[in-house]
Amino acid sequence: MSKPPLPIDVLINEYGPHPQHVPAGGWTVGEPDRLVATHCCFCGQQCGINLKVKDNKVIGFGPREDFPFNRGKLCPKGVKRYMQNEHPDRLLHPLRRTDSGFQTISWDEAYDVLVREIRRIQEAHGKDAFAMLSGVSLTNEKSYLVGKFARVALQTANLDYNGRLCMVSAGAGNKKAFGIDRAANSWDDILLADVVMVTGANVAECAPITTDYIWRARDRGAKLIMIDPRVTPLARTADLHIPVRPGGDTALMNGILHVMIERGWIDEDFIARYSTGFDAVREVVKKYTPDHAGDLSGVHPALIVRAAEMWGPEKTSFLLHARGIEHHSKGVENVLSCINLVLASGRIGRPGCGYATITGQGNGQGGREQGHKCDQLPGNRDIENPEHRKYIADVWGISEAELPRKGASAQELMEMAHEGRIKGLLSICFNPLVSLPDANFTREALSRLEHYTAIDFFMSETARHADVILPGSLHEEDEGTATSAEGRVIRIRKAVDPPGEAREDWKILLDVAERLGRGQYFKFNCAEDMFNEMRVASRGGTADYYGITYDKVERNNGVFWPCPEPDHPGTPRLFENGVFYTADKKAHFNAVEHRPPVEVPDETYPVVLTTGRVVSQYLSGTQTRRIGGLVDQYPEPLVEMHPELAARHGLKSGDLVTVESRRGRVTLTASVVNTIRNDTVFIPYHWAEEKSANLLTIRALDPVSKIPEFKACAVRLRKA
Ligand SMILES: Nc1nc2c(c(=O)[nH]1)N[C@H]1C(S)=C(S)[C@@H](COP(=O)(O)OP(=O)(O)OC[C@H]3O[C@@H](n4cnc5c(=O)[nH]c(N)nc54)[C@H](O)[C@@H]3O)O[C@H]1N2
Ligand SMILES: Nc1nc2c(c(=O)[nH]1)N[C@H]1C(S)=C(S)[C@@H](COP(=O)(O)OP(=O)(O)OC[C@H]3O[C@@H](n4cnc5c(=O)[nH]c(N)nc54)[C@H](O)[C@@H]3O)O[C@H]1N2
Ligand code: SF4
Ligand SMILES: [Mo]
Repeated sequence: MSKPPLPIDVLINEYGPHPQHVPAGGWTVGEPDRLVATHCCFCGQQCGINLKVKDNKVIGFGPREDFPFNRGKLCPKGVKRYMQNEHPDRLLHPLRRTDSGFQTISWDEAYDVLVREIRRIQEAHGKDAFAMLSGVSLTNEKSYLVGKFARVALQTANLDYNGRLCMVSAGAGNKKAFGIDRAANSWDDILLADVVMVTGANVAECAPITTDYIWRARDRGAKLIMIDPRVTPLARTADLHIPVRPGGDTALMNGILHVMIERGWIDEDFIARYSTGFDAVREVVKKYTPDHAGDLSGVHPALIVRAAEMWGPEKTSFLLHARGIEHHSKGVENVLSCINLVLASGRIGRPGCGYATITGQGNGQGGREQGHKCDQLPGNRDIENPEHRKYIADVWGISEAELPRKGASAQELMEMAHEGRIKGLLSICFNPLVSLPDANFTREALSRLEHYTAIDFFMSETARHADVILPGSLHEEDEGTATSAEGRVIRIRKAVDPPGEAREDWKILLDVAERLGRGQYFKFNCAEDMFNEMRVASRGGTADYYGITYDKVERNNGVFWPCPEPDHPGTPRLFENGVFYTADKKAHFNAVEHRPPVEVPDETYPVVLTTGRVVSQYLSGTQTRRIGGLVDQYPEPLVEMHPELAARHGLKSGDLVTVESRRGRVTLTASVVNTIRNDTVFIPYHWAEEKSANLLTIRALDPVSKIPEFKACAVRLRKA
């Protein structure tokens, strides 16, 4: 049942959504003085890139053939990233809100206002009334620093990060099943797989270099199964595409497993020796016959049987998923249903046998280990575990009692701001007004804060609500490390100084800590100092970086964690020899049932809305909406809809359509394509204000991971 490629009728930009091999010399405006070997600042693939520098300016880039992951290839964003450094919109001075707009002030004045407000709010309402939000475009060093800064300098429990919108469902599922939160394999194992299953991931547009790995596997004869409500660019070439209804994934995976068990395609030996919990799963999936699972997930039962036939009997396989299954009020359960499929086939921890979530943000992997999650301490330790607390308190030189306990998660913090329980906020590297669901609610919450300071290098939409804005540093203006989607720790190198009065992010936090009277805990002179303290803090945790040094990362072009000792080579493939990171060292099956999304279509709001990305824009768009070449490729959000749905509403491509949910409405241009289910519309979310998809989305959270349900809510359409 191999499907031929479909005609390409969604918008494809001038470069196409596929990885490009950059011309040998790269692209440059003028002659550079030097090359700085570093990585792309955008997605979790962390492609190697050479920045060309002249007179303290980044003037171009070149490919880095020496970096094994991308071997000289980049996507359109990597190609244009260098254009931010000299951008006229860069914030060059601290700013303060006045009645007539933002006014330039000195660093001292800015710090004085911030510190005065922190003190005032904390004295009046308690330490936890001042919250911090952070982000994982930040390096490992800065992520570690933010975690320590919030707990030791601000002394608040209420710190969380933007990975709460991104990686947490996968993280919670992986910890439950495997005891560790990392891709189980380096991408090299994709090359050896006989069948690759991709669900809820628009690989060609969002992890473009992964496309190259899948293509190379297919050159060897591997089969590709893609599960997505849309026929994404990579799905057009797949052997099997399953157009799941948003929210139907647990049922679908249970259905595939049902058929595998029925046909005897499970590895009973692996299950008996290396896992627990399979009996409960076997029991639960009994009722997920292809017909029943097909009903619940909105797909033809024959597709479920076909997927089982393609996945079940193979000797090697790789399953990849991303936010399409994770951005749900049952995101963790969706992840567990995928892991059940992998474990039942026994194909993990061996060459060509793998599983991974495709981490999204640049340092989405490292940033979720170093302790700026509300429930976490460095090394992926648990902030409520007495031993973990004691260990970190000792590393930081404070008493265990002084260490705050678990705080609220990102969306919950915004709800607390709305209720007036959070009065002050310091944010770095997060643009919640664009990226949180129900933007009207977020705007209201921000307007209720008594004080808000934002650290950013551009004036984000959220920063417009700030009382003070501190100009921070771009990726290429600071040293550090990041950890890629594969789990590889890599070196980010400084190419230029921050422009104007802008400062390196970490120096800003150190200055504030000093002024809060906590400077003695932050005696760092450089990024490497922070890394070395972080190594010790991570030691013995599941995310153990102790054996990794800057020198080792540089010598080896990256090191995979866990790496517990200096002479340890690092761990590209986890779970070899069937050893897992759970307390009993076994992999854990988890029986999961289908649950519908919190909001399902009805007579008033009959259409499903799902949201996501396009290749040329990145996240909330603060950076990529400012780069002309990228804007040209996809200038505004389009509402993708099927011809049948369009016809029912009298719409054709190019018409303006009003999309309305119970929370808000947007009017955007329709794009009529036959690459999407006829009951679902898709809107990319990179735009702000009246073009923001998040005016429509729902504030429904997964009860375990607290991720918002970005991928399913109910809307109605009307020709505008
Ligand atoms: N170009 C670009 N690349 C990026 C980013 C970016 O903003 N732009 N961001 C980075 C980040 S932080 C992230 S998290 C990743 C995200 O990478 P992806 O998760 O691949 O991207 P999304 O577009 O959010 O969603 C993926 C797909 O899920 C599908 N989907 C929607 N609902 C469902 C469902 O219920 N089930 C299934 N199976 N599929 C569903 C959508 O149709 C979409 O094609 O990309 C990273 N890379
Ligand atoms: N509807 C809908 N909403 C979504 C999603 C979806 O699929 N659909 N996806 C969600 C996902 S997966 C994610 S990851 C979030 C992302 O949401 P956000 O984290 O809010 O998005 P970013 O654009 O990364 O915002 C980061 C801000 O930090 C700044 N910044 C970047 N790097 C640095 C740095 O090194 N230092 C400093 N000081 N500032 C920096 C940028 O200029 C930007 O203003 O959005 C989520 N929201
Ligand atoms: S955005 Fe991602 S895939 Fe594109 S060049 Fe940067 S790291 Fe590579
Ligand atoms: Mo993300």
